[in-house]
Amino acid sequence: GLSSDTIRQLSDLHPKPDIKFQYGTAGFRTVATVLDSVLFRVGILAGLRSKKLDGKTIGVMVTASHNPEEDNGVKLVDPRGEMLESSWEAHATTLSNASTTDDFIQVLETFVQTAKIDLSKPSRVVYARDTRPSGPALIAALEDGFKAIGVDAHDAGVTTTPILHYLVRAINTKGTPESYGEDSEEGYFLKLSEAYKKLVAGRATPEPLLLDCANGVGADAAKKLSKYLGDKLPIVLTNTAIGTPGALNNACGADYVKTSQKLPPSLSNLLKPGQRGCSLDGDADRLMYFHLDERGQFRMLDGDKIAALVAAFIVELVKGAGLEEHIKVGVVQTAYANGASTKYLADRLPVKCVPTGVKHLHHAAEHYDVGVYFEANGHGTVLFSPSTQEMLSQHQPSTPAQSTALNHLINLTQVINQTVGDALSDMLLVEVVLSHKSYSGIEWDSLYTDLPNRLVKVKVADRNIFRTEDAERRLVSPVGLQDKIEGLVRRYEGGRSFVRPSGTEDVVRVYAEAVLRPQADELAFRVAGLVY
Ligand code: 16G
Ligand code: ZN
Repeated sequence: GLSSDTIRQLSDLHPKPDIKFQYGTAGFRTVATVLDSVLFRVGILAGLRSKKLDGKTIGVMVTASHNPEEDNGVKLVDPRGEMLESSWEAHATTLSNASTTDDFIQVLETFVQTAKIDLSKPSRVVYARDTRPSGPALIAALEDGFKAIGVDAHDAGVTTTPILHYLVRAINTKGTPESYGEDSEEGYFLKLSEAYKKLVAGRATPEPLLLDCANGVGADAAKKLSKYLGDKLPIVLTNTAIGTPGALNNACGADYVKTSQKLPPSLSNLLKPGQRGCSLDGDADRLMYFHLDERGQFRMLDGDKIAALVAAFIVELVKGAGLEEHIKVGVVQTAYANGASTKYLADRLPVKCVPTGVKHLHHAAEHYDVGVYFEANGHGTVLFSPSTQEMLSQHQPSTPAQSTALNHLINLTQVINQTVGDALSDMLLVEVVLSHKSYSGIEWDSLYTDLPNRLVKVKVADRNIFRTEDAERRLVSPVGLQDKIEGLVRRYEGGRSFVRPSGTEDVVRVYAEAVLRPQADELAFRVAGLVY
């Protein structure tokens, strides 16, 4: 059984504050100062998850992504590099809320029994953190959790969330036919950069790309990646002040760009008309592109624009390889996808809408032969099903042109981090497509014109009374509210609006779009008025 003495002693060092925790869409996430006990307990939970899966390596990432520097968080990564299985989210929540050491040990023992965890199995975990100042102390608490149940733990240091996901998959597939690459950071950079170089071989060197690193961990990773890429992709790094207190995600980064729909002020003297740039978020799993148009106006190229660019390109390659009868490409979006992007995509290929949160998108994308998923906020990737990857490696092309297209597809499976959305991998993917299509930001942007939209958040007494259906596009509760929203929406040309409770903040979010900017704003504020 559990050696409750060791657990007891260590648990006493990590008392739970009087706070209710919840493992939400992004794991546990809140102000860093209250997270000590959560990290300790997550260390134990990760070990148990590994034991349950016969000693496979589990990942633990300590980050609060795009949130303010004072926040932190933690999430678990399952053996194939995907998000923790949903049924265990509830176990995580229960364990984190046991109020005393005694309660905790009791909850733990019950859990081990009901989940039928064989404690004699080995347990392995790989863990990492972002650059937040609260990181080292939280990692120490996590390590106490590992110690408490004897986890064989490997510290991957300070790195991006997607690299941690890559490591988990690489470790678990090492030496097998499904090997995902060498199980090290270098292995990751090598895999991506080699595939990128093959994809752009013989093409003109692009204009320098301005890269806003949000003063976070992406700065280190981008610096390293840039070395591997050499002159194949000139990158100008900015907002790389990892050590400057308060700088992380402050008026910069992917979330700033998406929510304010503005160029970070720190980039205003750096980005030249016609030049393209992009922003990472604080753990480098979200990517927003932008450029200045002919008139010097800021134009945002968000996750929807990336999906449109990439999906159309993959469809073209599949046709080019003569595989269109065998490989079906599909797209997954959420209700936040701009209506114009959905129309553009749906005219060309199957599009599915799912509730917010990476696990929903990822899961739905797995149902296609090639599943492209992106959230408007810039999180996304492309999944190639195992049988599709098999087909690509077996297929005999009948012409040189088919052979070229086939090779491009194979190299795409390598440049893309298929475990999770990865800003650096997605950046390379976008650069490949721009190069192949000879697109500047202007041509990419003109694939379709975004409908003006507005997102507002509303503080309400209890956000749990807001319940949705139809992939969050309709409210079922409070009763009657949906009819009122629809009554308003009908009065606006091209109007669309929906209301959903946030999974990460204690607010309700209202989204609205319409053909004209003032109308989108007005619709959003009037719907917000109904909610309030
Ligand atoms: C989390 C999700 C992201 C989603 C966002 C929505 C993951 C890894 N991240 O950041 O996909 O867009 O939450 O936040 O699942 P909200 O529920 O507060 O609107
Ligand atoms: Zn992130």
